[in-house]
Amino acid sequence: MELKSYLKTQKTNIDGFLRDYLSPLDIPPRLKEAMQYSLGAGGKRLRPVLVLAAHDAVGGKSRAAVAVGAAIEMIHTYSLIHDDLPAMDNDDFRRGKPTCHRVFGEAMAILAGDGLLTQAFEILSDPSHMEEVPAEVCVRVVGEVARGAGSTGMVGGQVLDMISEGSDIDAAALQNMHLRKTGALIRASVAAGALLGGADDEGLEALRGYGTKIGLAFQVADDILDVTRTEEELGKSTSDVARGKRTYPSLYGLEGARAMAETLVTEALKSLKGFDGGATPLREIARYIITRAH
Ligand code: GRG
Repeated sequence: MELKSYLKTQKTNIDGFLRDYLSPLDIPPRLKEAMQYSLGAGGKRLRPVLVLAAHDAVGGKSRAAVAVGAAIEMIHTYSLIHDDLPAMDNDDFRRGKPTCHRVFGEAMAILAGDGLLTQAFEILSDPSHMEEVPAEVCVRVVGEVARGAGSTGMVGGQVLDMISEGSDIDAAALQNMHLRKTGALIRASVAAGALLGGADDEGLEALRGYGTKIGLAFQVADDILDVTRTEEELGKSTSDVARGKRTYPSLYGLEGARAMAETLVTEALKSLKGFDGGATPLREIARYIITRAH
């Protein structure tokens, strides 16, 4: 399997859904423009691709997988918009473009984020998108995504990040923060795809384990990119180190952080040992996560 073409195909499917979904909705034009601006600004679409790849890994046949992936991408995009706000990281560039609040103003950026978050749950509860998905599975997917995005997951992680700024947190605190801030939505993406695809309890647990490991590996890789790439290459304007944040390279050194990312990927791959060739995309994505250039 060629990962590049797999990623490209799945990204095209997701981008198509995202483009078509908002257009016909009766949303005040300026708000719709702000939501579409950030959604359409690019991005790797990693989380929706993980939904689709996990769904493939369990032999799923659900037509709702793209919609669920798109809903999670909307939640991810909301988190980036809010993370960039003056009250948080106060960033000027994201995905290679001026941030939402720089273009639309702070109040509209807050509301665009709120709109994307809420709209995501509308998709997950809309029978026309969740067609043929048993109600019990829909409810479990909603729960999985809400836990990944909410106060015990991503939002909680963002708060831990905020309050730890400028302090030398230890390895356990750093891991706890990233398991939530970055890892929780990534794990929820894998679990949501698995649930939709009809995973049994054992398969779901194994895939959750995979999601946890790659979620952390993704953050370690992000910290490494932060110190080895330029802002132009990354398309965003901040450096966590400059902001006084504890990072994996600052804690373990660059080589130590690279070794840690490798170990996490090895562990993620071990979680997939009970899966057949259907899990090939997940295996390749694990490796891609720590070798990507942005
Ligand atoms: C504001 C509730 C709230 C949460 C914000 C995700 C997040 C929490 C903040 C982003 C800060 C950051 C740069 C975290 C590092 C890992 C990360 C999530 C990077 C961005 O995700 P990518 O690389 O972005 O998948 P693209 O643009 O490709 O979608």
